[in-house]
Amino acid sequence: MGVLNVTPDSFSDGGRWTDPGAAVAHGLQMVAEGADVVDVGGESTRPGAGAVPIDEELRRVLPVVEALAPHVRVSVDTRKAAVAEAAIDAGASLVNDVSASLAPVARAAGAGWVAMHMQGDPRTMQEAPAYDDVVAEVRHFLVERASTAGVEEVWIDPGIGFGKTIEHNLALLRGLPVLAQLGRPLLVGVSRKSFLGRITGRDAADRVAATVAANVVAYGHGARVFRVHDVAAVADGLAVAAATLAAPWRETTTSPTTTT
Ligand code: HH2
Repeated sequence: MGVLNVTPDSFSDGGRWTDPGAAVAHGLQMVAEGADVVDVGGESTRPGAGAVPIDEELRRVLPVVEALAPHVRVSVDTRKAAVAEAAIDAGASLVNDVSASLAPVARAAGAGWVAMHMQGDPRTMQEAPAYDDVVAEVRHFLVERASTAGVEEVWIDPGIGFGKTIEHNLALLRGLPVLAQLGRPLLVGVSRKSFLGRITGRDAADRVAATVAANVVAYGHGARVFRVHDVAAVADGLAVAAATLAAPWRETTTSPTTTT
């Protein structure tokens, strides 16, 4: 799943894709690099982010959804029912819902739904995240939301970085097998996130290698959807992980002419 933030203020790519033409070109580039889904978002959910008015979010998202939908599956990353509905009308078929509250919209439209766990809301979620057992609590939340949604296609997501300390994020990555056992497509969003900066000491733009490593670990622990900014690099990492861990390997790309 390639990330396409059409926002001025997203934490790692804010302002890069605010021009719809550039956004669509970038979306198609991610498809060429291996993305099966492009996730279009018009409101940042970085810690401390403020709300965007509906009209503004619609203005940012709709032309890009409409242009990409004939070429690739499009998800809309939003917390607003009206934006999800309009994006579905424009061609999106998946609601990526960090608030885990938009199941009725997905159900009514026959769309898929990504239910993500978050403690609190983006404005305050990183102030003092606290859990007795983060894996068990996230699992309980996702089971409850998925089973009451009435939506056929539900993906689940532990919400890395959403009301979580670095220790919580790492515990969740370690505990992914517990979530994979729920039998739903398991999505992780670790791309360039600050816990990777805490581990490596690198700024957001320089966290590509750390992002590949975290996604490979997530794959090994049962995740099957990877929400990332750097599609080509992560696709290579996942191809090697899958060839190694999900034998038998089958050739799907042309081999380079040199061998080592
Ligand atoms: N993370 C972000 C946004 N949407 N959706 C899901 N399902 N899972 C995630 O982990 C997730 C998400 C935050 O990352 P990004 O979109 O790069 O930044 P911003 O919220 O600042 O636009």
